[in-house]
Amino acid sequence: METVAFNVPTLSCGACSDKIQENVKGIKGVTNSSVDLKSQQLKVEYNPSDISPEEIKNHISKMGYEVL
Ligand SMILES: [Cu+2]
Repeated sequence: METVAFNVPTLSCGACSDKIQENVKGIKGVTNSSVDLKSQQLKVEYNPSDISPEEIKNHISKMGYEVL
């Protein structure tokens, strides 16, 4: 298992963070995800044999959030 952190600058409220967190948890290969609202960071734990950080990033982008 590996962990990657993304910066999501438009993440500003609990509703967004719940939405992203739950959605990302549903991606195949992702084992956990958590949001820190203060730093606007999304931490994702994933299995590198199933998914790459780039794919996770694309998924979040498709939800309509800018990811750095
Ligand atoms: Cu929001």
